[in-house]
Amino acid sequence: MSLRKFITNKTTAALAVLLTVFANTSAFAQEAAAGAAAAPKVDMGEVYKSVIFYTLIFLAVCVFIAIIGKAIKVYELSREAQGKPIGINWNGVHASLFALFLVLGLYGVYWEYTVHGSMLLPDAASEHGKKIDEMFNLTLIITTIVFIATHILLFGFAYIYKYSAKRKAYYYPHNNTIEKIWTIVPALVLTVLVLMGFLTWRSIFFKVEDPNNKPLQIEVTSEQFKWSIRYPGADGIVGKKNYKLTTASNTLGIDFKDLNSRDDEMADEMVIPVGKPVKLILNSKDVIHSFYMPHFRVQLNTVPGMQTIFEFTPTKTTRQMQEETNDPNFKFLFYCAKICGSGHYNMQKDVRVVSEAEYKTWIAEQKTYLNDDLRKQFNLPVAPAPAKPAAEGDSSATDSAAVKGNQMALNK
Ligand SMILES: [Cu+2]
Repeated sequence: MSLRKFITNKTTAALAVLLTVFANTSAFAQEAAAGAAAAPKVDMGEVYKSVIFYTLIFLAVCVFIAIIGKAIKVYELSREAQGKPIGINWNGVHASLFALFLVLGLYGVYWEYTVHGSMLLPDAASEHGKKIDEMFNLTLIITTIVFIATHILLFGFAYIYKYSAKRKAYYYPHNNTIEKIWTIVPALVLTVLVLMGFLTWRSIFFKVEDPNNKPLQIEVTSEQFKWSIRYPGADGIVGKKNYKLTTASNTLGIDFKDLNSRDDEMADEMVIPVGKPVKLILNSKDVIHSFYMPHFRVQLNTVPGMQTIFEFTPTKTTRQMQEETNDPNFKFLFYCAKICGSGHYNMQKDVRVVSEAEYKTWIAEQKTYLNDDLRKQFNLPVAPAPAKPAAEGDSSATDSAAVKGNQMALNK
């Protein structure tokens, strides 16, 4: 066989496709195996068995179709040899397949919308989330109408105007009116959608702060592969950080020289009061992660070396959501939505939305992060100064701490 024949040969082509598919899957498998090397061994036997099973089924179907095709070819050739007209009306077959594809496809769309549609997230649990849902729904309605209309036209025309010996194609090269309609209508629709998106974005990211309803600051730091949550303490301000101060006991590199840091608290879960604005201060210690709170329609990258900020107001408590979804185990969560490494799947934490009173009780129980070890590191007095009048203080540092302690006492 000459090289040219070898390259154009169908069997060679089929083998090449199979080889490429196999090479790709095994490359992915190797990568996954490398990533999972540290993780406990997972028995992949069943998975490989099922891959081989479906490959065999696929090959069997291909062989079956090829046999049918060859049989039809033989039938047609024998009719041709006998001088009879071709037995199968291929134009009719193809047109009917188009019509069938349209019907099955539309049923598939209906199935997707009802079966998978009911698995979508529940209604947004935040103020801005409602606007995002409205935009999502409007976009979905418009694109669905266009999708169904264009597909009925596409496959319907292929069926209705299939080849017929009795009919001659009508030459129709251009129509300005149609051109205008299908340019202006999509332009208008897209303008409305883009403007809505722009205004919604602005309303979410450019908020005017209400001095009577200041947002609760919470700092969230991502790293491979966990989240750290820092609350601001009584002063309501999350203190400064500096990566150069990172040590085994001060893993976030909190700068305790900054007075705002001294009363900061670390939490294992995010607890937020319902109806109050929350200002998330996001950053990362290593790679880019993505802070994702699907029920609140919040998602923003956490980037090493910079802060990103997202402000939102939760509108439903966890308990309310448990009632609404009829699931007593329902939990709000936040995740990492950026594939950041082998432990990415495990990056999630609970979010509990509670009443204002429950929040106050919870926050009062949280301990400050600054402990004796850290005090030594930062040359701060080890025994915390008890709340006493500022006049009796000795050094400036303890002075401010005492003032702060008094403020805390007053706040309570
Ligand atoms: Cu991540």
